[in-house]
Amino acid sequence: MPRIVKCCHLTIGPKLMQSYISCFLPGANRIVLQDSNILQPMGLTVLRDHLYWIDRQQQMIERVDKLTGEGRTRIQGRISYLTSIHAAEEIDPQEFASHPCSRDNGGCSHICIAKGDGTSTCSCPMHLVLLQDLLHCGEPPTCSTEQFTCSTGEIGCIPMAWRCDGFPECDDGSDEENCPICSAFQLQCDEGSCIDAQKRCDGVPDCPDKSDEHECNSTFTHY
Ligand SMILES: [Ca+2]
Ligand SMILES: [Ca+2]
Repeated sequence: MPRIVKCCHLTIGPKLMQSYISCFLPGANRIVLQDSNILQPMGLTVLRDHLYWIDRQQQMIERVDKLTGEGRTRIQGRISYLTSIHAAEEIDPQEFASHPCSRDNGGCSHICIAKGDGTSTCSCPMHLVLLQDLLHCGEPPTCSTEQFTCSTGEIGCIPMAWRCDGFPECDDGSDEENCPICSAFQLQCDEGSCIDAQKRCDGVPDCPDKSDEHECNSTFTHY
């Protein structure tokens, strides 16, 4: 029987690892659950309605309500040398049967993630990419250094100049994602990065693709 794990995304940080933040998987709706009297958190986990963590310096396990951060309770004290905590729960067979990932792993070749609407979506381990069928993971294409590697889809490699040019060429539009926005004092290289605008046509290639030295009217000699 495949194992299904209920999970939510949790982050420790950013204040010297002294606060707990809960949010949905894509990262939205962040809520600070706890940010006081947490001295040395070493591990945290969620079981049912609660978030549990180890405070190594205070040698104890504490918990709070995972949604509100209220009801802070010390579960166990005088525990030294603990560095990790995990929660395990046996799932009700009926709940298991209705889980969108319970049958054939949701059709996913690797990771099946249940969405809140009762459907599932597939994901891949690091170093693999989701193929165009959105079910199977495969090896990322090997693109040259002059090319951009699309995240998913049948189109694997596109010229680097098409990265962040305003037109999606990858099937999934990943060539237009996470594009840097250059300031008024910067020049955007053809491959997307920003450099100081004064470095345009100064005879020294500054962009990774050297596009700052393309189409310059004057000829410079650099010593
Ligand atoms: Ca493009
Ligand atoms: Ca330059």
